[in-house]
Amino acid sequence: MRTAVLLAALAALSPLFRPVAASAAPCASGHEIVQEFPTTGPAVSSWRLCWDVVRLPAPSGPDLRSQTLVISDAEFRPGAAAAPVKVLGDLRMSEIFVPYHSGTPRLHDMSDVAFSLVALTTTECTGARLGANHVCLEAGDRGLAWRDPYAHASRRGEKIVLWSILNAGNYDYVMQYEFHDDGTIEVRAGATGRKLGGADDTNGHFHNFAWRIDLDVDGPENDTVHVSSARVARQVAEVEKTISMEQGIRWDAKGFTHVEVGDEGSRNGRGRPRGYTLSPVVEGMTRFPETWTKFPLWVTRSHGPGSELLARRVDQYASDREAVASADVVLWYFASHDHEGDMRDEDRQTVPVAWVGFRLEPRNLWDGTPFYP
Ligand SMILES: [Cu+2]
Repeated sequence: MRTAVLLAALAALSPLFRPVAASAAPCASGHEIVQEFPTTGPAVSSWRLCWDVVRLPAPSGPDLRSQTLVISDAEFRPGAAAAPVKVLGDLRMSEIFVPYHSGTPRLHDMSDVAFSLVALTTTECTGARLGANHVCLEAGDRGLAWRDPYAHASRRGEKIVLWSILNAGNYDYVMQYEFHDDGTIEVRAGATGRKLGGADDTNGHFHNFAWRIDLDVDGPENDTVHVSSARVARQVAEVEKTISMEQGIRWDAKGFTHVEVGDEGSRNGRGRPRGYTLSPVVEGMTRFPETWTKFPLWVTRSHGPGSELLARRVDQYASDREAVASADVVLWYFASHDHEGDMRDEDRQTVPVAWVGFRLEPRNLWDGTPFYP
């Protein structure tokens, strides 16, 4: 079976993964992964990225806090003859905020404490275990990619997945990054574990995950953020607003709000500006009294790869309202899962993984439908 062959090849780290030496620009930090798609036959698209495991800094002072799986310097080649396009400067989970329904405690599992990634077993990770078994790399099918009802043609997609588990006492948190053959990045966080006070604890809580997303579309310079939404009546108006300075961004379910990061100077073969769209995948969206949670999305200006790393400080980073048009920008995204006080018995021994996240989708990287014959 094709998937089995793929996974066996992954486990042997050959021939799907090329050594660092094969790269034109090796990783500034961390370890390189190169994956071409399709995984068998002549290559069309490819991802090149770097991964690393680092500790976040404390909110004040140099103390090192929880570990996070960082994806950096990711570039995507949208077609066999296309040039690679830089997509990500640095992507990382930057906070897990767990406020309890009763008002206390209010835990910051990534910046108040120093939790660590766990070593994954061969049962947990069926692909290649990297970084002393703390990072899992898997590849496989991702279901139907598209079907053309006129041409009666269709295609299934493929992906690679990098993931780790951060243990935070009674909870395990999954940090997962999927890189699809069409250029989409799917970012997910999962929560699994036990209630703090045991199975009969009636104090509910939220698991809130925040990511720092330094998108570098065709390089770090000249990126501009647009907020797109729909104004729905009998006729629907599409509204696009350019974000000129650092700020939080409202999200409106009725308006289908999504955020686009584009590079005006970068065009595809049809002359259209290339970019990436951040699309929330939402179960619910709420705000807490903490100022940094007032918006699910923020835009800030990048001050280099090692600075302004903490989501719980994003309101302070944005407070001087620096210009962000045609700049190196950072997006922040906040996603919530509510773990109710009166929980179901299916969650009794350990809560099956509850997922939240978002997608980063290519916009005009290809000149047409990816992998269309
Ligand atoms: Cu929970």
